[in-house]
Amino acid sequence: MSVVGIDVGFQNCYIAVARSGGIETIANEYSDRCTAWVSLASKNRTIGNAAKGQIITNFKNTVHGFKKFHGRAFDDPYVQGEKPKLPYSLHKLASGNTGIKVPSFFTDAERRSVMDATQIAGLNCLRLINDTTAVALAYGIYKQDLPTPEEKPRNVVFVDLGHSSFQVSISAFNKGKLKVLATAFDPYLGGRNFDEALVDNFCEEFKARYKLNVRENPRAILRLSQECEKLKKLMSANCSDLPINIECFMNDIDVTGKMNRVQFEELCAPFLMRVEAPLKAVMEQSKLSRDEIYAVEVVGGATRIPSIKERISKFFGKDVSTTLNADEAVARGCALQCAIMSPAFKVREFSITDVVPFPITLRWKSPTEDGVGECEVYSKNHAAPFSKVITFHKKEPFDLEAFYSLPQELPYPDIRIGRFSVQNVVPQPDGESSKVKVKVRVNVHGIFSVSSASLIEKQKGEGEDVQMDMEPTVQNEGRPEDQVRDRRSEKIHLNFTFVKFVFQPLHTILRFQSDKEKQDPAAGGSKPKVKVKSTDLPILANIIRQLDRGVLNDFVEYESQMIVQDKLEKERNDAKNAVEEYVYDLRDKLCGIYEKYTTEEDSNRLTMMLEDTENWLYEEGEDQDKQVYVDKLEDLKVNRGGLALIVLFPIYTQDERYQHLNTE
Ligand code: ATP
Ligand code: MG
Ligand code: K
Repeated sequence: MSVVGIDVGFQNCYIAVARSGGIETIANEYSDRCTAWVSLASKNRTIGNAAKGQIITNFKNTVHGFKKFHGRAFDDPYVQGEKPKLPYSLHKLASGNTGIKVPSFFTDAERRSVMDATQIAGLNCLRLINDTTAVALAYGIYKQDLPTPEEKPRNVVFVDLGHSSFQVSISAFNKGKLKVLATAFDPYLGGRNFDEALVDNFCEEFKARYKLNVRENPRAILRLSQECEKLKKLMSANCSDLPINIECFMNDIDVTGKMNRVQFEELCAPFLMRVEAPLKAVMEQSKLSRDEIYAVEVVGGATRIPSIKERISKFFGKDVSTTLNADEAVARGCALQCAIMSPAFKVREFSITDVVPFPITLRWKSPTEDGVGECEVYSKNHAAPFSKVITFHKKEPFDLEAFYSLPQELPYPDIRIGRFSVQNVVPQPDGESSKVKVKVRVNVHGIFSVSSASLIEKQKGEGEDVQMDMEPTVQNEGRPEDQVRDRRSEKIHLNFTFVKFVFQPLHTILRFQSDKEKQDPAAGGSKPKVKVKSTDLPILANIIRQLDRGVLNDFVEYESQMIVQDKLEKERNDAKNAVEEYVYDLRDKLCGIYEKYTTEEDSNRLTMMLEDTENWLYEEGEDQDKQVYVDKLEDLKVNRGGLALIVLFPIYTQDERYQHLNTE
């Protein structure tokens, strides 16, 4: 049993695995650790760096940078804006999701989409975790000197500037726990903006100097992008003029150019300016002053750009720290989280309270003048995971529309989350409205749902109430109970009556709610115990852009077929290589160790046979089924077998014979 943490980066994916001694990031076959590319050929896929190597030769079918398509509508302006930049094509799925033409297995609403993807990949996703929260965990778990729970927490800012996006968060640490206080982001700022600025610059320059229309040639753009990224990285370490040289760039023309850091910063000024806004936003949300910040930790490849670091450090008035591995911190944090959650590992306990990054509102039809009732169920930076119970008075089934309350903060224009229909609601036997308790939840993965509803037999009490109770972090995911943190719960009474759904908080009281009470929400608390009968109601969920479960199953099936296909293709290639190797090997031996023992006639026959086989491999044997190669190899062995046995037996010792036979 093993647990792994995966950082799904736009450019780089890191995978860390928890082993007995600690966390290790996995190296791929290039002993390099990143992997976020998939290349599809007619028969099989190449994944990771090997795929990146194919970008130039197989550009239409090499898919990368797909992270931001998870969960987006095909018509989403971001998707449409990216489309011209992509060398591969995008296709609209029946559901309106974004599908990438070839690996259809990577499609679908960001978190749900990633969850679907993990399911398709056969992984059991223990927890989807925000990047900077994972980083915070990787930071906190090894710190021995954190303040005790009674002391003032230590506040640390985490800044992650990756290839495509920019996240900032502030976490408060005490021994054994962290609480995220605030998060802010610029979903469209990342290292690639700097690459693109360089690409634009050189496109112009090459047009002027070489009369080349680079934009028309996707392959040239790809090569230029790669060179520009290299140049950008070099500029992080050098202030002087640095060259860019590409041979046979287009129309057999070699191109050259140069740039230095000052010019680069001028060119990228519009992007550099955007660094400050999210920093300001988290500070405002957290209500902390700058001197309450203990440290500013930076991760993500693009924080290596010197002027980015300078801006961050200037804003906070302190040097930035780079105590974490800039590339691997996210994956390591994820693996740690998994290890904590997995019963197979003994890891120091560390509890995480994450936040709801976008406030969520529920809306329903009501018999008022404006016809709707509304309630913001999760405010911005509300603790998560978290469940709440909302009580309605209804006589018939009703719909709850969930949506994001602050459209301007969303990375895409569609604010809808989904519609949840509470079914089977009936009036009380006396014709009065029934009390319906609806449980809403942001789960451990940060995914919202209306998770259950129940009809409560009529009882005393006027008005509506909303109960909120923080739930055990991963109660349903098999995490032991003793890890549950402050089991505080709030209860807010709202006085919207069933005639007029006006939302008006009256007062907030804090109370402790036990698990037993949770099962029977009407019992306990300060109220007198009333016997109630509760009937579960079915909920029909219509989630925006959720991949139809049937389609998901098809993808699961399709992925397993592709794995089989990849495996078959590998076996086929191995079988072919075995024939080829055999030819070379026997040819060598005929002129070497077998020479003395082979008659000229045999030697000629075998040489001919090898030549025929070699020709066959280049022609009709080029692309055959595995079995054909296996048979071919068998044939070769049978033909040469007679020779080997007759000639070799007399001179070989028993051991040598065995050895020889066994290597056949
Ligand atoms: P994201 O988190 O946005 O989804 P990611 O996790 O794949 O993306 P990272 O691996 O953190 O991104 O960072 C990759 C980016 O960092 C690339 O744009 C890369 O060019 C840039 N980068 C890496 N090293 C340097 C460097 N020395 N100087 C400047 N930029 C660098
Ligand atoms: Mg990243
Ligand atoms: K554990």
